[in-house]
Amino acid sequence: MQTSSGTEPNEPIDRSSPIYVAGHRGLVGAAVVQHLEREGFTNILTATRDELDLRNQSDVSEWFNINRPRYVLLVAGTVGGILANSTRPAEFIYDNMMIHGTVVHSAYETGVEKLLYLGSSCIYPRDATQPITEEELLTGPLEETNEWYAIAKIAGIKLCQAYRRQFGCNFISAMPTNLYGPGDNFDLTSSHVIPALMRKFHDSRSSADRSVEVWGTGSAMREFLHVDDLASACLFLLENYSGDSHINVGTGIDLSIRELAETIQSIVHPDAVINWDRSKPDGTPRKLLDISRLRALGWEPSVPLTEGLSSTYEWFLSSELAGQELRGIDSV
Ligand code: GFB
Repeated sequence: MQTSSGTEPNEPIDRSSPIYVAGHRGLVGAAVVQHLEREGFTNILTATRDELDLRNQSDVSEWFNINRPRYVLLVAGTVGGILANSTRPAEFIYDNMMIHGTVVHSAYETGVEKLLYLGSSCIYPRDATQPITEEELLTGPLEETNEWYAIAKIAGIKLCQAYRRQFGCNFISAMPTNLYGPGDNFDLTSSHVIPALMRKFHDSRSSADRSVEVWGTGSAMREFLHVDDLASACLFLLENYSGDSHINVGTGIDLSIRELAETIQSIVHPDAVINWDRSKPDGTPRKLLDISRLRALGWEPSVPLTEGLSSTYEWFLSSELAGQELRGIDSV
């Protein structure tokens, strides 16, 4: 049984410690690995999906027993935008519940010193008071387009708290707002709104028809965090926070989907014409996170949205994705 409380707040992690990034090929995991490398970590452990099925407890237990990570960043999961969430509920709830369960349990069994679990802002009730504080969790019904994913993510928070309470594990949780950045999934059936709109405006540049279909009414409000900022917040929390409550990670600023679409239009194809497809759902009306707790700990986001959108589009252009039919990559 693990009894240590692990790294205490403000204690830097030894850069040669074995640190496992679960989900290193996803948007978040790739950014986390890059950030750890920039910060001087020399023993970063990873495993591809072919090497390790994170949904299989015996495989995960064996991997932990062999590799013995001291720290774990649990940023793996099956993720996707509003359409994928509502059309593939079984995958979203099963994959995520299994992945969280196996990794948390193996981390406990092998005496991992500290684990950071990554949730999502969709854990909060659809009609939560804005901006949303951590206390809003489980105070009302969830948004129906993503309740399967949200339930799995809430279970992940509770797993960490349960292992902390029963076994003294130093497992913490971070709840990021909507994310974007280089390495995102640009497949239109499973992507989130930013890569979807970049892809659509980009494709309209080479099409005779300048119209771009944007889903919903445009009135939904969203907050967006660059994935490099999230990677920085994950390491910051690992080194500076050891509490029971999950911590929100965001920018504290949101905008409407209409404003977002117009901003992406101005970056990618100003002559395009936006057509609103009101048959598609808006999803939750607003989910702006209150980030006072994280700010009080001493962390601030650093990438302004327009700058992050421009650099993400540059990444898209420089990657091989811009000229290709995309495959459905939607797991982190
Ligand atoms: O990014 P998104 O799919 O996720 O959609 P959610 C955000 C908003 O953008 C919604 C609108 O109001 C969409 O209707 N939208 C407009 C589009 N055009 C498009 C488009 O072409 N593609 C997409 N995807 N959206 C997700 C949850 O909700 O947020 C997940 O489903 C997760 O569980 C994630 O929590 C962070 O913000 O609505």
